[in-house]
Amino acid sequence: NAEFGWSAMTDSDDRASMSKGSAETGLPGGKNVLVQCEDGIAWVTLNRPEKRNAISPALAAEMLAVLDALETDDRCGVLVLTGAGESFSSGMDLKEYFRATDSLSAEARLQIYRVNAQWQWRRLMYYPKATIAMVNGWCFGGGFTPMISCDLAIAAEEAIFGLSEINWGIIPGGIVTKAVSAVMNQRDALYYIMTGETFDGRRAAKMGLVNEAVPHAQLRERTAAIARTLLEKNPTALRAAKDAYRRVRDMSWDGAEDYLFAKNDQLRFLDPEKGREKGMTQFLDEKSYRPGLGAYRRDR
Ligand code: ACO
Ligand code: V55
Repeated sequence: NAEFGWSAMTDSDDRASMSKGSAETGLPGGKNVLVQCEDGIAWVTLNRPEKRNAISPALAAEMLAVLDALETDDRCGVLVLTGAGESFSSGMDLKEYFRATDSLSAEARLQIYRVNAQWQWRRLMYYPKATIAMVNGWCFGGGFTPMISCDLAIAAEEAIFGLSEINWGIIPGGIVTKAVSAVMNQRDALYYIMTGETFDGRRAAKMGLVNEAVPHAQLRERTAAIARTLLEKNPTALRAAKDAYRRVRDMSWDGAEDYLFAKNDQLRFLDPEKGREKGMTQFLDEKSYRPGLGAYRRDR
């Protein structure tokens, strides 16, 4: 099992072999995943560029440990997920995730698949910090799930996407088909699921698979600018807002109404900075900002 890396989190030998970078930050990762925190932004980089950031069991385990750690780390206000080199992710690693696990027992294989599902969507989709997928290059198959699990996605115009499963005889499994159905319309989804054709970042933006596409040279700066906007917001409110959106999608109108009232009440109870009161005071009494045009000053 250690060979597949999913026990890496508890294996001290693996810890010892992690790069200097992780020792400096005190965060997990450092081998298959790089983490750099800067001004409230945690840049999380899938780091197997020589394999186009294919998702191996070891990478999945490392990503799960990184997500766990950043969840409670104040250096991470917004999490940006991206890839090293010319690729965002080439999807599941055909050699290490599929071929090498074919010989395992069904139970052992399930454990590995489960770790992957944990980081790709169960954890990421309801992540307590805002998340942005920065799609810098290739994005195939299993790479779609974490991209779609992120709240926002910004792509390089030059990035190439593909639901390539059909090209090697499987269907977009894991949760890829379901994830795609949440953000693409039926015609587009079935077209790309069935043809396996690639499309670029511009087309991804037109279809609404990503929020926008910018030239690769501007990708990092544009992503950082969006992250900075999010960092100005009340983090407790931001968390409630994204959580509520994901959850009400599958609810009845009646259930959703009650849930949203309750969520707002919960927010007033949980919010340590009492943002709602600050927001009203700064607008109605101090007249120091306009909520229609930007966030209240959090430092006052
Ligand atoms: N799984 C395993 N290995 C991979 C994967 C992958 N998904 N993607 C790339 N690699 C490996 C290659 O085998 C190669 O390894 P090697 O150097 O040891 O021979 C190395 O990464 C570089 O790959 P190339 O194909 O040489 O790189 P190139 O830049 O020419 O092409 C591309 C990049 C288009 C991404 C190509 O590698 C590719 O088609 N990859 C597979 C994409 C895919 O279909 N992914 C699976 C989706 S289905 C799913 O995720 C369930
Ligand atoms: C995929 C398939 C999986 C999985 C994760 O198609 C992603 C992509 C069949 O299992 O576990």
